Amino acid sequence: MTEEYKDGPFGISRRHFVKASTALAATTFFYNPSARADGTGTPATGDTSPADERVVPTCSTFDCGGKCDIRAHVAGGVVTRITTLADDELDPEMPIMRACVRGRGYRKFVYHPDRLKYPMKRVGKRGEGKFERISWDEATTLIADNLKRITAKYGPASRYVHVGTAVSGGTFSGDSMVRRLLNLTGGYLQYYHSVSMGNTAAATPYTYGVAASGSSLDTLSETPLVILWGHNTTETIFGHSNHYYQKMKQNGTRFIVIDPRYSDTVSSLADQWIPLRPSTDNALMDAMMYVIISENLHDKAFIERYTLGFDEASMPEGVPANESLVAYLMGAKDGIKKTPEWAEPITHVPAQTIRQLARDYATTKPAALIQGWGPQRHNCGERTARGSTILATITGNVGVKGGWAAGYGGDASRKFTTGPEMPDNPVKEKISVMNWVQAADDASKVTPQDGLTGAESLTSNIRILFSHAGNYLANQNPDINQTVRVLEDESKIEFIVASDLFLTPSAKYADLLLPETSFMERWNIGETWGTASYLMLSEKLIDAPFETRTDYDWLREVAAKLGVEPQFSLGRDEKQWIEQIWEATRKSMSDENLPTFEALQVQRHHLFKSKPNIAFEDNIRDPQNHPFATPSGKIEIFSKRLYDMQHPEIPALSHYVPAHEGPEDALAEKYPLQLITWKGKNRANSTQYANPWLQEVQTQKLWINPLDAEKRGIAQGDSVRIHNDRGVSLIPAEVTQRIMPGVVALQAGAWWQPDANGVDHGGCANVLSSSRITALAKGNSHQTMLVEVAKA
Ligand SMILES: Nc1nc2c(c(=O)[nH]1)N[C@H]1C(S)=C(S)[C@@H](COP(=O)(O)OP(=O)(O)OC[C@H]3O[C@@H](n4cnc5c(=O)[nH]c(N)nc54)[C@H](O)[C@@H]3O)O[C@H]1N2
Ligand SMILES: Nc1nc2c(c(=O)[nH]1)N[C@H]1C(S)=C(S)[C@@H](COP(=O)(O)OP(=O)(O)OC[C@H]3O[C@@H](n4cnc5c(=O)[nH]c(N)nc54)[C@H](O)[C@@H]3O)O[C@H]1N2
Ligand code: SF4
Ligand SMILES: [Mo]
Repeated sequence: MTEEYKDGPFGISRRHFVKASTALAATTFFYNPSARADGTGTPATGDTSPADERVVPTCSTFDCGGKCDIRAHVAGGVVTRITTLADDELDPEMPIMRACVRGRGYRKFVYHPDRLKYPMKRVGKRGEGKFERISWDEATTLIADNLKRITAKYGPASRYVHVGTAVSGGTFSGDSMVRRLLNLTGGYLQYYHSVSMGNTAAATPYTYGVAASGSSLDTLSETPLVILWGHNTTETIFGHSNHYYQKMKQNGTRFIVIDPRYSDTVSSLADQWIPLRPSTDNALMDAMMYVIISENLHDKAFIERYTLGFDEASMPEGVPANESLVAYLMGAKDGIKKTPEWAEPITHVPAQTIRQLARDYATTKPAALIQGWGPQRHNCGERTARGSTILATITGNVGVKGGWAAGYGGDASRKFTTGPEMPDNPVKEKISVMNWVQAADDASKVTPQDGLTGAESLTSNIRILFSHAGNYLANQNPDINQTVRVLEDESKIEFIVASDLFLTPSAKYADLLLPETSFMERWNIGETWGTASYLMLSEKLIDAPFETRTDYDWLREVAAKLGVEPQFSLGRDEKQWIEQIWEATRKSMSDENLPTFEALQVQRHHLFKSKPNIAFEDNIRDPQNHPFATPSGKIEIFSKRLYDMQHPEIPALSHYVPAHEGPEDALAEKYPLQLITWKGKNRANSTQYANPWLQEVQTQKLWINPLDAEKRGIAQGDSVRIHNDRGVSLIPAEVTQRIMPGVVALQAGAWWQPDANGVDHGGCANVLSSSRITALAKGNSHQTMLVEVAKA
């Protein structure tokens, strides 16, 4: 099979074409139920499956929000088709997810003619994208030699493994195995903070003592009102969300969606859409709280029993007067009551809408305010994330069935595998993910104030960098133009290794570019997001094409050249690692129902049919024995820990503070439009960008409101120039009322395509986004940027 594969695995070579079409033609009249791998697959209507076809339930291991059961139809060593599980296979109690449009297009990703085929080393200047083919032996020798040289010269803290989320949906990846290898040979400089939801994770413990934890969605079956706050689950999937929300909708739950964009979630679920100016969420929240409290709609008994800092009578020791929530809302210090009329010019939400929203939320019992991660990928993200916890608290929606405690955090009862054994990292200092460009440029500038932990200063710049399954050297990192200036300087980072399936805008900056297999060409276990609690086998379906290899495979060779192969691999091949991880998971969960690895290969997935899980239920039911993990043991509306930081952007109450580059910034005079991005249905971040089927699903365009377009003489489809001091992007305009006036939007993840003048023609928002670090979390603010748009 391998031989044939080398000839043309991409569905375009003549040999493959003949082979596949013959197989299909031969079996047009067959219906072969036994072809299903395990008896669970259902052939689609009008089935024309070839006789030797296996229909394998499997999943990708992308970081896409789902972990869907796709059915790969495999015949003659080729995946000929992808379907998904049928309606009658859904378990109504805990359904497995069904493939989205991206999943149904996976073949066009795997069999794409542009896939990287051979290891290559850079020949031009770094970033030029000129490479020449080399052998795997030369590639692994280059890595081993550079690792030895750089480690001897600069120490292990000069070694860095970059963001690479495309394999994070699986238990085993090159990304984790390179960390294992580096730990075995001295360690590496680690980063913390998740660019996905790190601002939420850092902020919500100040309310509850632990990071935001959602409940399981089955607890919402009788909730009459759900507010989706910057949460676009129709596109982003988030585990089982759509299944539950659609069921609730049918049962009469009312949905309100708060988003500057009329998202697919608005069109598929919402009874009411409330657009607001990005980064002003806290002003809306403050005004909602003002209405709730001034109209006496707050849950007094709940507040009294469980919380700290609501009014002056419930403040912690050592804080002067007028710092409580009520004092702030009533303007005790600044003389400004935080009324809906105060919030209207800030948010652009009409005062009457705010008033009604507040009343609806406070008087519907229970109600769930569920916040997505879009609003917290802002410069004010921590405040927004904490703001929603305070609204939930004053309305008594925490720890009760049908309520919701915190911005979306996933269900704490969700189960994970153990992952591969990871030796300790001897390098103790860590940087925030936002510090890496600085650490590559001039490490002496990375200070504890900016996010360095575990040391007062760094011992070295980043000198060798591994980027596995990430497009984060350029494309996905904020402020690309500033970033690539550092990357292009070959005296800074001395050696960059990238592993991908495509020559992405980031891969162009590699010194060594390695072609990995796709998820269809290796074994793994898929792990779900959100409240979808199951594990699923991701089977090796087809042979690796050309000279592609799994990262683990070539890392073994590097380990051998470093003299640590036995310790690194423990003698296991990839499948043996998966088996070992599965068995270790069975032991650690002590779950007798978890099948053996052998049984898993028949069963395919394991559902954790756990009881509905309500976040903080114990703390509310029995606070005596289950105090919150905060210093006071209570829900902290006012956080003394935040107060003591005495930082204007870290208010103890999480109230509205205008964001840098928000609509109130002086820069808005020069750049009057706020640009936001969203995660669209046709790719996971930038993964599958080149997939031709998915490019047909949605074209990259700038969403602009007719009012803003008209002012600028822009008509539908006109080419427009989006610009600010950081960069310029030139793409067509989509003039649409789906975006509110004053705001423009680009789908995230489009490939950066700079011309000779540095003007992007791909519609990549990160030529315009800012690398400003959030105050508390030291995290990202990809979403907060001001721009101007002109007809090109
Ligand atoms: N289809 C698809 N699904 C995905 C991904 C993908 O790329 N494509 N990526 C996956 C990943 S890695 C992640 S981290 C998650 C991310 O999931 P999210 O972070 O929740 O997704 P986003 O689309 O960034 O943001 C959600 C919504 O927030 C809105 N928004 C932006 N700014 C503001 C604001 O200031 N206030 C309010 N109220 N709303 C605002 C956006 O318009 C958007 O509709 O999704 C995952 N799922
Ligand atoms: N403007 C803006 N920027 C953002 C965001 C935003 O909302 N707006 N979101 C941020 C968020 S939440 C995230 S998570 C990051 C995501 O940023 P990244 O982690 O960089 O994720 P992707 O862009 O999907 O890039 C993954 C790469 O891995 C490759 N790949 C896929 N499968 C495999 C495999 O099996 N092996 C190997 N070796 N490679 C593979 C894909 O081809 C792709 O090039 O982006 C961040 N950047
Ligand atoms: S891309 Fe994600 S959501 Fe879509 S089918 Fe695959 S696993 Fe499911
Ligand atoms: Mo993410």
